[in-house]
Amino acid sequence: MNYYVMTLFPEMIEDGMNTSITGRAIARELIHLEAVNIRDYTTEKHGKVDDYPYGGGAGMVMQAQPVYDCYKAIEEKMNSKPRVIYLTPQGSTFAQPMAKELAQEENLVFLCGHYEGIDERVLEEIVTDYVSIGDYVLTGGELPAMVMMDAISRLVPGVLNNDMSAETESFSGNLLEHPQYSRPEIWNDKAVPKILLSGDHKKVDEYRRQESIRRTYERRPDLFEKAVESGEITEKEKKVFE
Ligand code: 6GU
Repeated sequence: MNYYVMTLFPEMIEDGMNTSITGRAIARELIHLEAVNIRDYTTEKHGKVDDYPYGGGAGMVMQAQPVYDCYKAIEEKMNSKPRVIYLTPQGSTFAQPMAKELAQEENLVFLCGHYEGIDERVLEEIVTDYVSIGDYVLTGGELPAMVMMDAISRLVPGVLNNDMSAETESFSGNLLEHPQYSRPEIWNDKAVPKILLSGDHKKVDEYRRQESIRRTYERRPDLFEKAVESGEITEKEKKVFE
């Protein structure tokens, strides 16, 4: 997986991504990351990349020229046109199915805007996907790009230790993950559920499934309904909660 991030704050991307699991994946060359500074591509002699909006209004607009030339420099390294994801609160909302789809790509380009936005004409020319990470407004696209790269990276083969965990965890389906316990057996007068100490793997699996269903019902009733509709939860399992 090769990520190219077009940004005015490349160090923010590098510092964020070179940490923890994604950092290890980069060190092991399972993931390649280039944070490309859009400012390096401006032809303006003082390094300016923004200007006032035509028609007036608050704030500044990132100009088309440096964004386009930055994109062209990235595209030149590839055999085919990559998907170019523009991070914007006006995009479709990122969720696990989109992460799965994007994890199949060889190259992904992320375009991070700042100020009041980017000149529409260059967006029309290069962007293939408009993506938001949720209904709130952030100051720029860098954190959303990192959120997406984190979610996608853990689906790249070899990035997680345990190949089970990418599929099993919360959200691959509509059920939330069951609670987890570790040592000691009693902490703050609270005991670990007895069944987990029994060594009976069938009973443990049944218990965990029950707890997954309960947790989904209590915390995410919207997902619980989806899980019933998709058949992930049976009518019999649903009855327990009525
Ligand atoms: Cl992708 N960008 C910005 N600036 N704010 C956001 C967002 C993206 N997603 C949610 N809020």
